[in-house]
Amino acid sequence: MTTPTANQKLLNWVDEVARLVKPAHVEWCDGSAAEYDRMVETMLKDGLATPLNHAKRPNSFLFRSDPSDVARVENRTYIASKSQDDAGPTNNWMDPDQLKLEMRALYDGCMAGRTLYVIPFSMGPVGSPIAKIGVEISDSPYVVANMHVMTRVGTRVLDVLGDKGEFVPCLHSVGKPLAPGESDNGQWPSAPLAHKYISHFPEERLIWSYGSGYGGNALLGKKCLALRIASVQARDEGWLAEHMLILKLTSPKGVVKFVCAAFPSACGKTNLAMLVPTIPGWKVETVGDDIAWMKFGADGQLYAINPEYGFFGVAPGTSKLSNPNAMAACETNTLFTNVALTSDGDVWWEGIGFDPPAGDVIDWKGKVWDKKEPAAHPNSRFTTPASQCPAIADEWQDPAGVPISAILFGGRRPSTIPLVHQARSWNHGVFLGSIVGSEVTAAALDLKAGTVRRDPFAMLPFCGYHMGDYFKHWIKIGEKAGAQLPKIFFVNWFRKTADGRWLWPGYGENSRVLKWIFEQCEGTGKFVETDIGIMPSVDDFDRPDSVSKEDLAELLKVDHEGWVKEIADVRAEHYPKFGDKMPKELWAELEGLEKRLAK
Ligand code: OXD
Ligand code: MN
Repeated sequence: MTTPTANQKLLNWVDEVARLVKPAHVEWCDGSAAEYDRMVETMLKDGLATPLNHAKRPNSFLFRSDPSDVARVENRTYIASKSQDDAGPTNNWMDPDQLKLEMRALYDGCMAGRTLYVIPFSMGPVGSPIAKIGVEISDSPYVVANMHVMTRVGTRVLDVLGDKGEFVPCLHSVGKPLAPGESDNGQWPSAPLAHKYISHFPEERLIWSYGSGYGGNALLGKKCLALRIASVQARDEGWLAEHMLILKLTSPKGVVKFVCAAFPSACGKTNLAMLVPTIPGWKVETVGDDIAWMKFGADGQLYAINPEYGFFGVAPGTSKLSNPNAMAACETNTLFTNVALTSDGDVWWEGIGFDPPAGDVIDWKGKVWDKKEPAAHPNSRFTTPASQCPAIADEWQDPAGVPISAILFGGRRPSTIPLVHQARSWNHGVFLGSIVGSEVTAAALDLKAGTVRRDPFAMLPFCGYHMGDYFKHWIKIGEKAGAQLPKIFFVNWFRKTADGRWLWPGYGENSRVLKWIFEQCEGTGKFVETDIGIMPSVDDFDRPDSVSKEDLAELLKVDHEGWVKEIADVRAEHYPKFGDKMPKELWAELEGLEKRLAK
């Protein structure tokens, strides 16, 4: 067989893997449209894809995964650094040799009857100095098609890689070999939970995934490479790989600022990245909705790129009201997974903003919907090209990245955390990032309802090394940059009254908070200094008509009692987890806040 590369390291690796997994065929992906179509054809033939009504949803397809394979599996995700101490208290760790032994036994012959696809991909514009090359080996045509949308794939990546270039090897198998004559026959292939592994070997910059075909478990460029492995590379090389959206904010006078924001999963990152402002003259455009890589430019500023090429968005709750840009983006050329199918061959999900048409709705499990359970899985997704988003910014593929003026942290917090406050300094901002938390329901996680799951920097499931060292890395970045650093803000769209009424309308009205942030970056904002940080005053803030002055006062109040409880929890429960790797600078920030609140 002729191969499209002379990169010996890559050829050796493909050869070595093929000998282990024993596929029926080996195919090098070229990244062409014909290849994408062929993957879809294969899945249509195997009964794994359903074509949608071409008149309503051109060139779009629906996939239903196995009910046991619907989300990232955090308890089967490993950071297998040589020393357990390097993985830290927030990651699952296994000895790399032991893990490889267990996984090799599973990989042995696992691609029998299947095609081994070699998918060269670039995270970031092909050839950009900030981009990184990965090569995913997968036995899933679903992964090949999704990688076409989410990353830049194919021969052009091999051309940049050249004979000697470095790449991150990413090995993936669905873990379901086929007996002679057997086919998937409509059954999503995956392995039982106990055989699923999403493994990272940070020192080797290596990823091994087995047993799942879904999202972040299988599309290895996203969470595995662009966050877990890249966070380690960023630590070693002095940059930042973050779980952040990137947006472009333009004022009525045409002044542009770029903003990054980190929120835990399912807190509205995609919605904020594509927001339609309610305040006249302001514009938000999208650079990225999930991941930002930030490096220092020659001028000492931090520049960010979105390493991805598409959006892997959560469908439920997405509507023309909550996110018209996402709705427009997925009108064509979109792969839907685990949403519902309507009688007229279109997709539907809870919170789409209208009822399904008359006739049977087929739920995500492929059964006629009985309306007792959601028709679409809560983690059902659309995979759609970023270029199709009407709000995509001109700069979204700029290989040099965009200069970042502000970094936002936030989570789902019904009480205590105000609508917006600004950090007093970089280290105070790092402190705010380190205490990010989000309210969870008992149904979502095995935690007491109403408790806060701390998710520092929204990186809890994505940091490839010890979180204490990660905090230290952020502090070091601050020392390196000095005056050019972005300003840091803490936002909370999710405040409620004691009887459960939302205090803030969110969505497009969040542009009012962005406007204040913009003015703070310009140095033209009106602000007050408080014990917890810098805040807008109730009188000066651009209040929407739908929010009363009393409610705004509540949203912008410093809740002393709530903060005392908050920092007591940080002191007693959160920070001690990181032991002696917890930077002294952050203990000092905690103490400073305690003292100011005690006065
Ligand atoms: C995602 C996540 O899918 O954060 O982006 O879980
Ligand atoms: Mn995410």
